[in-house]
Amino acid sequence: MSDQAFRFREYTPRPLEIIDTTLREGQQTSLLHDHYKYFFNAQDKIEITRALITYGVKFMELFAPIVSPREKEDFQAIKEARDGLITQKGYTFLLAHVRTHPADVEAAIDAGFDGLNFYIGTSEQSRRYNHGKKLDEIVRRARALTSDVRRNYPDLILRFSGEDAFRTPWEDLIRVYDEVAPYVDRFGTPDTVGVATPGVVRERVAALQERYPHVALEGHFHEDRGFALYNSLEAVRSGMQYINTTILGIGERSGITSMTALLFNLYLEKEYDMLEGYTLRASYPINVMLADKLHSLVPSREPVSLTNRTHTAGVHQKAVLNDASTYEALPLDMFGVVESEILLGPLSGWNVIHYFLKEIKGFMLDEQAARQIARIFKKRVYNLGEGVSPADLLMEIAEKEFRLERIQTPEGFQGRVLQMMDRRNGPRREVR
Ligand code: HCA
Ligand code: CU
Repeated sequence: MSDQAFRFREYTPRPLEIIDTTLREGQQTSLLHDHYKYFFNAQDKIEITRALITYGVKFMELFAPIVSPREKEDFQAIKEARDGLITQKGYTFLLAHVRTHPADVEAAIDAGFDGLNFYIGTSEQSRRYNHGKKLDEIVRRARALTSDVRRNYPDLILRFSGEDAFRTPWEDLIRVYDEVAPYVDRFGTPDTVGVATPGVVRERVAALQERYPHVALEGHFHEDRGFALYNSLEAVRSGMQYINTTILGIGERSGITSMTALLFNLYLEKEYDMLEGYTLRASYPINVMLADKLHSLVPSREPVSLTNRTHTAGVHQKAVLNDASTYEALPLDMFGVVESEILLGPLSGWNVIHYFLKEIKGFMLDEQAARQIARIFKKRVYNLGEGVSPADLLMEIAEKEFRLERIQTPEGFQGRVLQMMDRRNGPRREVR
């Protein structure tokens, strides 16, 4: 067992503890298969670990070493990365996701985990098709194993989850949880197949809190219905202290709650207590880091994304150039999205073309010329050759057909982007 595990007894959990599971649930994403990558390598895992710890995450769930020799080996690298940050960032607890099975438990304890996240299916579907055990047998095994581990390793952090908890009838769930409650620190309530709705989450959290006032609660919500974020928010507001998230919400099927989406929404709801200890400005960078590892962009449905500050329609582009608040209502800067962009295309109007050619490219042109160029551009942009961007087309029209001259910029400022020359204090805005 980790000689550091005692630290948990000395740690006062914050109002909201994220339990990141990017390296467990996250590695179950099909996106890794889409890119022929299949798993994160040791270097990826080290980078993800360091990023999460720097962000302020104190609990990370990892695969049990029994899952594969690779996972077993990589755990040591992850642990080293964690240990290297203790002086700077404090202690982060590494939790093994284990079946309610002695072999899983033994391997995890030997490897030096700080805690065990037990799970076993409790719904009828899990009982029948997953492990074939009856409720009595589940109760017997869960009680025997958790009480045994608790007795022998009093400092390990223990969590128990009835997998598919939201399809498990309440009576069945509490029959198991009642027996395990004396031995664990937390109960998980995974919405394994993404069927929960916010109202049901609120009721469940209240009922569990009433029945187990001394056991902390942990949520894990899948995105199948598109409710993962909303269910997590509802759970937190109902008093759930621990939530499982992943970076970008990656996970089995459509994934689970995205860490930055949850924290962003708690910020918008003015739940500032819940944000204690998280480096919110690192939200967008951490999303970009993971997207890069998946060989993709930050998904457009992720709230903390550049997509939410990207504008394509002429009407939007014009208004945003006047004042970004017209179409950018949320404080994404606080979460590290410090740029915004305007994409040139068939929907762009003369305003943005004027802006692009004058402020970004430094041509001398008046509004009249911009309107003429816009008319030509709008016709031709539908027939761009491969590898030619709308910006290339505009440059060609401006230079070759209109023979526009460049603005003379003072020595030392050539090649720089000029912004908002007619206005004071323009924002940094990318147009391409
Ligand atoms: C899994 C299922 C799980 C477990 C969650 C938990 C789920 O992939 O093993 O242990 O709390 O959604 O039920 O992710
Ligand atoms: Cu899950």
